[in-house]
Amino acid sequence: MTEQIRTVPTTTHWGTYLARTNGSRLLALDPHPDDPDPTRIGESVADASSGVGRLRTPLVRRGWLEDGPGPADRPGSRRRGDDEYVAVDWDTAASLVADEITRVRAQHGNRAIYGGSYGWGSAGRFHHPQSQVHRFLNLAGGYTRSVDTYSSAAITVILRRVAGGWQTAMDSTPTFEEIAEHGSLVVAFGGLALRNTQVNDGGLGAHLSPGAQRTAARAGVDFVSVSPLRTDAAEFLNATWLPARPGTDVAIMLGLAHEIVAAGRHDQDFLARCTTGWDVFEDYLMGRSDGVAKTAGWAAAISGIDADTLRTLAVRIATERTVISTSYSVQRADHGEQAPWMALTLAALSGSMGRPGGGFGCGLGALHRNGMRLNRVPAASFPQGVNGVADFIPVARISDLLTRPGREFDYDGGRYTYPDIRLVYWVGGNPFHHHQDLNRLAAAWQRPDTVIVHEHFANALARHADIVLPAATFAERTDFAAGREDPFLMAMVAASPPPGDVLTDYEIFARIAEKLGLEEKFTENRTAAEWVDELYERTRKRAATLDVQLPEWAELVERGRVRLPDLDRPEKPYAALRANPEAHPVATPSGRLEIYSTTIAGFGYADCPPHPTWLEPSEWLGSPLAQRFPLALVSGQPERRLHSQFDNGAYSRAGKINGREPVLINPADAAVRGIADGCVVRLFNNRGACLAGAVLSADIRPGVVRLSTGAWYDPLTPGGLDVHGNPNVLTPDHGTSALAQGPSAHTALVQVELWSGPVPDITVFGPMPGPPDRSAQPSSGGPE
Ligand SMILES: Nc1nc2c(c(=O)[nH]1)N[C@H]1C(S)=C(S)[C@@H](COP(=O)(O)OP(=O)(O)OC[C@H]3O[C@@H](n4cnc5c(=O)[nH]c(N)nc54)[C@H](O)[C@@H]3O)O[C@H]1N2
Ligand SMILES: Nc1nc2c(c(=O)[nH]1)N[C@H]1C(S)=C(S)[C@@H](COP(=O)(O)OP(=O)(O)OC[C@H]3O[C@@H](n4cnc5c(=O)[nH]c(N)nc54)[C@H](O)[C@@H]3O)O[C@H]1N2
Ligand SMILES: [Mo]
Repeated sequence: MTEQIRTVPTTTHWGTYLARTNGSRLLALDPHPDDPDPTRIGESVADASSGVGRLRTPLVRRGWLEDGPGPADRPGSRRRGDDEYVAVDWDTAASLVADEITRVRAQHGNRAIYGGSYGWGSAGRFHHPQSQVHRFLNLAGGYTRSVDTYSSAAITVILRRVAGGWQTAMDSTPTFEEIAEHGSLVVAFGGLALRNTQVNDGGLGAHLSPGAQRTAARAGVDFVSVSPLRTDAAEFLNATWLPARPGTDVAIMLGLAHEIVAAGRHDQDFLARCTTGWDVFEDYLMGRSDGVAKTAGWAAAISGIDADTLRTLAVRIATERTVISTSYSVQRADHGEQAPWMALTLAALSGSMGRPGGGFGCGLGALHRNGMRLNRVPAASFPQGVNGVADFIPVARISDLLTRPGREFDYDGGRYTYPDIRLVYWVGGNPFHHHQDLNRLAAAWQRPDTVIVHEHFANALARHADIVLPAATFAERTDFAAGREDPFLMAMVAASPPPGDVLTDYEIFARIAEKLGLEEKFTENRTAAEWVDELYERTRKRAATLDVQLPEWAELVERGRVRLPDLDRPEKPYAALRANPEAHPVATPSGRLEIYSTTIAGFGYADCPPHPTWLEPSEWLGSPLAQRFPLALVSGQPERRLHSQFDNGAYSRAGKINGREPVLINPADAAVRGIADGCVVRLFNNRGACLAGAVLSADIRPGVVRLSTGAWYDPLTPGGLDVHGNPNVLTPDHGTSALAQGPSAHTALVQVELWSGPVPDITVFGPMPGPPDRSAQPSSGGPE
């Protein structure tokens, strides 16, 4: 019998594909033939989806079944992360979830349910997991939510206060094509790593960003990458590499600004007309207010970049059409608000702000869309309804939330209280990937009464849950997708049915809603297919109002994706501001870019002063702690996957060293530790330890190691050595400041040593821990 192989279109956050299928199983994802720079990330999907780690049936944690809901750190309880799972049927699982929601609502109110459920999930307008879970929980009376993102919390909140908002800054950021045409110099703090442009939230139709970067390079634009890692700028950019100490970007920018101002080269006209508070900042910059002039020499001592290099660069910034860009990494750090604010200030004084091909680069190159023409595909989404609970947390304060009920916290000028969380519901994100200080999270995670998770795989999140509901992947459902600010609309056609008893998130919620008497409200009597039709028709109607004709569904499926015409865009907000600040103010109290913010001054936060300020990070290469932990850890985005997704697949696993996540280490740092290329090493500090596979490379600055995020957390014992290489066992869990309370992942010191013990197996790619399989046990041989 010959297998009938066919292809159907689908899309992911890392590109658009033709899915090859035999009807019962996904065989491969082939990049869409029109993608000029496809990524290989999709090569992990097919084998992982049908592998041993795939969840195929609902599971309940034995301790939770036996003891009932309650904290897992009660005396005598089995802890979450250290227990077995029992298979149940869907009816039982749905009843357990519905009964528990009912109990928690009745006893503690809806604010005791944490449903923030942060994470990227997978593409699709209808099946988008967060839309599903939020609609469901809203119908059930609401939930404590989260605000902002792990990606860009600090930059979002600071720009909202001082620069008219993140979107305004994004809209003002020059594209690579504009830079090619008008620009001369790009100074990128944290670089603009090509590997990060593989990805766009919601999907992307074609990888056009590498080509756009090449255009800028060919046009003769010079790139300067300030970063501990050479490969944070594509080779073809021929970038000048300034291998700065991590966490010192604000000092470098201040040094550059000082040189420009001392030479009288700053754009006094723009500063006077279009900004406020320059005088206060200038007193700080020149040392008049604190006695410390922020000279190039001062910056050199902090950053390790020599003063003459900074002086030469300062002249270029002041005299050429320049973009000052910060990646998101520099704000995912202690005092992360300061670097983007200072970059905005440096751009404001440079002479290039609001001019074509110059100014502030808001995360240029951090994702596919950054530096591309921003489009707004008017795609409809699955309506989420209204949340009946007002409580929220800044997204990265999850461990604080679980351990500090009733305690107050600061956020962006307000004071709020952490609710007492009894139920955690997570769908489409993985806190055991994304959160800092995983050992602290694992302890905090014992506190709630119940944790419910929908997952594809037996990953660390599933292994720390009480009720685990197996969910279909993007390739097992039909939908359509549009990437954020991406010009394409994509069809997603199920390549195969899901395996085993697996259901889509929608079907799971519909079953639970039925038990709660909410089914009709949740489904509105539509099947998933009918919802997709409905949302696609809404999208077509919206597009028609913009004079864009979208094809019928069948034609979209036939073509796989369509490119929408570029919509007319208003003038860039900062260009309009420069032209006429009275007519085109930005959304700040003054209508200007605020280099000094009276609002922030009013908050009185010691860790977020009212103008850009160099504040020593809580740990960095210049701090006393570096005596014990002499290496700075940077944990950027992985080349071979999206975050932790499909780390169990072929392409991601092919990148491992001895089964461990690779850690980049400078040959000089390796030599003094007796570490050779390919060795297994142990990274450790006061928060935790993990194994990793050493890759010796001169591309990393001495004194810095890089371990990508996303290796599935695999502790040998609860809270013990992570044998796989997840950097978040090492990173600190505190807010960037009281202002944004963003994650501080890039602020970490570690030590590294050769691992000479036996190298433990990776278990997290295997099945969930179950009760001992008696059929597989040899008989005891005793009397029957
Ligand atoms: N140390 C350190 N930590 C970091 C960062 C860093 O730079 N350093 N970066 C941070 C950043 S920027 C981000 S955005 C976060 C990312 O953090 P996350 O977005 O939480 O990471 P993902 O691995 O994408 O998690 C998605 C999870 O959802 C599951 N999933 C996917 N699709 C579906 C679906 O349709 N239904 C269901 N039920 N589940 C689904 C996947 O299996 C996976 O477990 O990490 C942050 N963490
Ligand atoms: N392949 C792939 N691409 C992705 C993602 C993915 O998971 N995989 N995730 C996407 C997401 S969700 C996001 S938010 C973006 C994130 O985009 P970013 O946050 O910009 O990306 P990172 O990789 O965390 O960091 C970029 C580089 O910053 C450097 N760096 C770290 N600390 C410092 C510092 O203190 N100073 C300076 N100057 N440099 C520093 C590191 O060398 C690192 O390689 O990436 C997106 N792109
Ligand atoms: Mo992100």
